[in-house]
Amino acid sequence: MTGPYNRRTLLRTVGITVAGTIAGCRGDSSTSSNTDEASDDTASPEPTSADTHAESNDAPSIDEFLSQTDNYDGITDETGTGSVTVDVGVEANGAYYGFNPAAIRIDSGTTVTWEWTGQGGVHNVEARHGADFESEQKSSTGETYTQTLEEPEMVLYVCVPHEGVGMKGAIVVE
Ligand SMILES: [Cu+2]
Repeated sequence: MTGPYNRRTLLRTVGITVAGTIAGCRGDSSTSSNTDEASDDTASPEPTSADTHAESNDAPSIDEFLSQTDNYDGITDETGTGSVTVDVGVEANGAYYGFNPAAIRIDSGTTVTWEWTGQGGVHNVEARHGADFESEQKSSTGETYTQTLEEPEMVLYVCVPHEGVGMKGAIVVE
């Protein structure tokens, strides 16, 4: 809880838009807004990463969504960069079943390029919450998939073949 200023800013940014854009992607209306407090990651290098919970009634928080993603270690701040590369198929989750960074924060309008490492077999990138995109399944080194995220929102995504072992990622679009 080192970033009360940023937390407030983020929740205002994310909470509102998540409620608007994610309604309906999970039919569970029983989610408590406080269930995300148990897994704060105080080891994160980013001052606000432990506090980035989308307190929506419909979507899980990032900490919840990535609770079984063993290479998730807080949210990497990539704001101000304009473009970001996320590696697909880094060593994690028992094999090469990770995105790196697993979670990023970006400005709206940022282009995110997922780049396949060639490790771990076939992977893809498919949004589960907050956006609607789906890459083809790819396996070769250097293949890419690109999305430009224009709307402030929280995007939660998975690799479909390895979702069950925790190959998941998150993007906070500010
Ligand atoms: Cu995968």
